[in-house]
Amino acid sequence: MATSSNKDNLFQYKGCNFIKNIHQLEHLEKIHQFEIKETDVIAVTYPKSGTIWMQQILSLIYSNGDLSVVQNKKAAVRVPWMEVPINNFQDLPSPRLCVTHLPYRLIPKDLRKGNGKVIYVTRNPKDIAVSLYHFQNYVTFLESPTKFEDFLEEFIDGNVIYGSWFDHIRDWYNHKDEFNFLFLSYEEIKKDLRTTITKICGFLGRKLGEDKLDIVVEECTFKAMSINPMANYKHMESKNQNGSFLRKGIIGDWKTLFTVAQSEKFDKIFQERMKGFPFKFTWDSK
Ligand code: PPS
Repeated sequence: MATSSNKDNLFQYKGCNFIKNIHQLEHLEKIHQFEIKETDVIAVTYPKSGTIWMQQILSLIYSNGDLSVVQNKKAAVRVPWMEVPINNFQDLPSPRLCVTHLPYRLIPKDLRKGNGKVIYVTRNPKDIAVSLYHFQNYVTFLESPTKFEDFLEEFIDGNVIYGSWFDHIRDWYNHKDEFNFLFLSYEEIKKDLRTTITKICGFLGRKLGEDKLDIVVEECTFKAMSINPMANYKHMESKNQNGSFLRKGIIGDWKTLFTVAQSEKFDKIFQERMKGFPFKFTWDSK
């Protein structure tokens, strides 16, 4: 069920919450049959985990550091969302790059045959909750939540865009052996952008010389992306001027909104729901 604050803005398809003004049922129904090519690259994220960052990183790796690509074309055109019908990724020339927030069960079945490459980027879910809360207060296509306390309950219950964070990461990770799969975290990209970009290049079989790598790293910093109109999504309609898609770009911002009690409650649920998950999340920048 969609959250009460969001019920007018969302619709459900196969148990997942989509956005009325952005997604279309007919398009979602077709995704299962999408053809996936050997050269396709799909960055998978739960919302607010580093999607637009991956759009920038992939664009620059594949353009071999050619800045004109990220200066002349909007990110969503270069590296579109698979589930969004405008800028259909199927129409792109190969190698096709795309991002998706789709849960595992809704992806093209071709992808499970091992076609294409999947990069899953996760982020600590407390920072995701805070980022999503601010995002809902910023964009016009989602309802502003009332209090953070109520929003956090909805987030934990999966009554937000794309459903439960817990289900998203567990389902993708449990099926990772079906894909050419690279698992990354927002926090590792943040802590060492250069090393992570090199790791992504290795996974994709792309080589960047040191000079090109310098350019890619520079252009993918929070600062550079924030002032790049083709990467910062400032063109999107917003409720106010205070927010941004590129809001803070830090690790540990959850501390500004979570109370001690909310944090302890979240930790308890996290431990139950993520029991046995073989990955250590990073909760602060130290
Ligand atoms: S969306 O709307 O779901 O596609 O959002 P998504 O891109 O997944 O996540 C947005 C958050 O990622 C941060 N971001 C970055 N952080 C550091 N460096 C760079 N270059 C960068 N690019 C995007 C962005 O600021 C959002 O996080 P918050 O915490 O809200 O700042």
